[in-house]
Amino acid sequence: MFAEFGINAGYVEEMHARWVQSPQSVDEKWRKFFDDGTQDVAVPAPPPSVKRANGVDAQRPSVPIDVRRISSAFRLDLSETIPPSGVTTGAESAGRVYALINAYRVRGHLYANLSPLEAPRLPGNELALETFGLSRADLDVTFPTINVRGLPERATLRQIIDHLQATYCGSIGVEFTHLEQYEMRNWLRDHMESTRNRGALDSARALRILTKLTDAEIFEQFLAKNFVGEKRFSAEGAESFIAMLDVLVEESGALGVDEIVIGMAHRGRLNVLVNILGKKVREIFAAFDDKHPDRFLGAGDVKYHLGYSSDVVTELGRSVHLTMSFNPSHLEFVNPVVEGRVRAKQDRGNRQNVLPLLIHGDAAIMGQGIVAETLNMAGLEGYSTGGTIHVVVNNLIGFTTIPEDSRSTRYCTDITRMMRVPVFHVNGEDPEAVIWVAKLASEFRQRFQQDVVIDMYCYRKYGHNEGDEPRFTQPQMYALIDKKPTVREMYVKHLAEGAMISLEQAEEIATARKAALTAALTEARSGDYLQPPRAMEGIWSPYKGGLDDTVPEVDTTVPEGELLALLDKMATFPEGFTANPKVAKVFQHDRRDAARSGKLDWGGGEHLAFASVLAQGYGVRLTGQDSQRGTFTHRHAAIHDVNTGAVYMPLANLSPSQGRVEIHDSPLSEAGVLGFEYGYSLDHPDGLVMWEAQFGDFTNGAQVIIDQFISSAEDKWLRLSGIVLLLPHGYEGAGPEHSSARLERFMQLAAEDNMQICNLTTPAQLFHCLRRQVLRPWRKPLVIMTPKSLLRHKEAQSPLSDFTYGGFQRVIADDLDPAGVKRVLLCSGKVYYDLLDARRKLARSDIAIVRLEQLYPLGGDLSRVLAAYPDGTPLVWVQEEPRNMGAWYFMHARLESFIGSRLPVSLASRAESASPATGSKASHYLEQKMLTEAAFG
Ligand SMILES: Cc1ncc(C[n+]2csc(CCOP(=O)(O)OP(=O)(O)O)c2C)c(N)n1
Ligand SMILES: [Mg+2]
Repeated sequence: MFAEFGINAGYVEEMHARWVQSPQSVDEKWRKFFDDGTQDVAVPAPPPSVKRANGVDAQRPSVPIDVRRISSAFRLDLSETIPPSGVTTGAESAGRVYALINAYRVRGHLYANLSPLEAPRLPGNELALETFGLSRADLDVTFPTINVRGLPERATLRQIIDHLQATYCGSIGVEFTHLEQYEMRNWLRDHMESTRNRGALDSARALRILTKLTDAEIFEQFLAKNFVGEKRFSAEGAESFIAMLDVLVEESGALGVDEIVIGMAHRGRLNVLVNILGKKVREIFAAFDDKHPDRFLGAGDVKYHLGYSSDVVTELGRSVHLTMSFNPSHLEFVNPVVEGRVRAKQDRGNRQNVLPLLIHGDAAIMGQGIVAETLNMAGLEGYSTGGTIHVVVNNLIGFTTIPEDSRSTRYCTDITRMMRVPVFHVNGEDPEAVIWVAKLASEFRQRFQQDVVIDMYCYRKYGHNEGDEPRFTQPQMYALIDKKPTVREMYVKHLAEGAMISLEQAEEIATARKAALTAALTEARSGDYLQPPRAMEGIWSPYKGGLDDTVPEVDTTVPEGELLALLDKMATFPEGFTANPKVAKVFQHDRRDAARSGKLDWGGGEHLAFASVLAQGYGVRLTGQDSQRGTFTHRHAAIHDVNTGAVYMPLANLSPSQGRVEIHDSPLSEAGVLGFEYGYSLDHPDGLVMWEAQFGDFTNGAQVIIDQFISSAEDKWLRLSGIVLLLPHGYEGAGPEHSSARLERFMQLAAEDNMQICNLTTPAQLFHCLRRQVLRPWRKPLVIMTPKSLLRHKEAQSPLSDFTYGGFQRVIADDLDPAGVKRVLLCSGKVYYDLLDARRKLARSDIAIVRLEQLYPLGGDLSRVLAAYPDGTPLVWVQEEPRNMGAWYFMHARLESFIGSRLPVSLASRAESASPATGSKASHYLEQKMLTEAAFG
């Protein structure tokens, strides 16, 4: 109830509660204060025992009280002159003044004038003189200004307060004292105080702001008039945002940024595309007209989700490449994708010169967990991008939901406090404050390589979209909004009053803009400008998407000598490096020696795939939870010296000309990390980019990235990706959440050859599959169900000859003579070894076991292998998963196209089940036995 009092609210409440019970129980000052709200009271910091959650404490009586009336009791009227108290300024008073100065820095934002829909916030008692043991009598006494910039060494308290009030409680409220590094705090403090938090403004700058506001406003009005009732997610009420982005581009460009990758949602997106990225308006108009129903059947995306890129030339003549990332409706999920893209670009060049710019909504930034996941990656070696600029278009509403129902915190940006980065809250109706903050943010990011947040308070002139009536749910808010002049109108008035520009000049700018839009509309309707997004340019030009059979397979073998040399190299650690003996054995015995004398295991095959790709100069990037060692201890990509803890990565020490390798343990995130790696793959087609799930079961935490990006980006946006998902999968008695990577989900998403789905059974298959992913110019996501127990299975090993001859086999046929076969078991993945074992025990030489290594795209190989079996031979699809999971429904629907009705098809699987697997090991073994029995009939 007394939120106005900030950290002291609990204390005020306590006093108030006592007063409610018995006015005599509080001292006279408080009594007077609650009686008439005029008496000065000094409120100390609350005692630690006063606990408050979420500003509400149910224990206390809730008596309505006019908070505004109370806070007016603390208002300091600086125009009022009071004779000095005559007290000389000793160290004690100076200390009190310093405490007040500090309070402005820490708490000033609470009293800044941020919201266009609220009366300015009055300074509460936290900044009241009395709180610091000062009084009005001290106002004209001079004090040392200590480290306040922009003031002489000594100034009167009145001057000091005036300066701090202007700096910290104007249209900008800044949270920065929580930053841990004092260089950053001091830099911000000095830049803000020396300018009173307002940049110098000449008429050229004012004109540029006005032009941007005009561009923003007129564009929306033009769309409203010409495409009545169409969704455009108007930026009206937030026009300053366009002026802000303009400055972010200009300033960042001036500070050396060559490229900015933008992630943003619906609100104002068309406006940004046109007025910041320079997309031709005629293309937007053509999309509104939508005159070619035959052109995007089953494909494409709505106009406010499409990406775009362009080169803009700044005032200083620098060219900055701007990229707007394609974005699904799912708010905030584009964030890690943008970060991954930026990281890939930075890895090709330099960390500082590519800037991620994420634009959020006030409801979305606080509601969506992916925001926290992405923020958390900012400082990690494997993921950092040298600082992201975050902008919140804070229109004080999310669809119909008000902030009070959206979040438990004061600010929608409070989630970013975890990062200890500056947060600028700024009133969007003060465009000059907005662009000043943008300038500070650009400089801060370039200088400190840290995230920075701008929270622009504004409003939403219409409903959520243009067909939506906001007055059903926010009648009072909209009564206020309806009365508001536009941001541009207000700014024109402001400039005219300051004689910066005449009303006629302002009108001319608007008229010219309208004329340009009218011409563009005519142009749009006289030609065909409804085109799919540009694709396959630049680094993507050598690659292909489309259908599988349009791109030939490639040779993925590697000569024996080269493989052995790689294994030798990886088994040789630096002088003086002491590896754990078991880890040394993996490299020296299980890989180097075993390749010569026997067979390689899964980890060996995988490392050879990575090493051989690197040796050819391609990059390899793999991240996932505990991926360096490997969750099941099969990889050991990073070796730790037992004495010093130093880390050595054999894959990074193959040769000077090798490709770049990064293998990182990821934070405990699925959506964030997969989104990041997907983004990385978008800007790094020439190498392996892989994400590994700890267990495949956790992959569904990243389902949005799979559904909205990985599986559908080519269809919607013509964007390809070669991302690899390594998903441990297999029924081994480990329970419902450690068995299934939900193969069925991927099978259901499979269409138009959008991705490759594999369930592999040998290390050599993995080797060829991964190498094919790089060497074949077909860029499609690759989902691999990877093994757990097979990592150590004696039979799941491959001789070196399997790496040097042959290649990836989509289907592995059985060696049995087909003529004697009475039943064909068709399966995929680990269950093959269970079936093999059962067949041996049963001594059956009339049952063939065929392995489907690639489940999608299903090619002609399956027809060829099955053609060998006589008509009428029963074909049993065997899967470990319950009937309603795994690949059965998919295979059942497709098998006929390969075998017609020649081979009668049936199923051996676990029974239909709501949960993927049993939690009992004993039940698991029984189920597995029943499964093999069913398979063999
Ligand atoms: C992940 C997700 N959940 C729900 C929605 C539906 N939705 C679209 S816009 C919106 C409100 C967004 O509010 P805010 O973030 O404040 O942005 P604004 O529209 O106000 O600019 C919602 C709930 C969505 N697009 N994405
Ligand atoms: Mg909003």
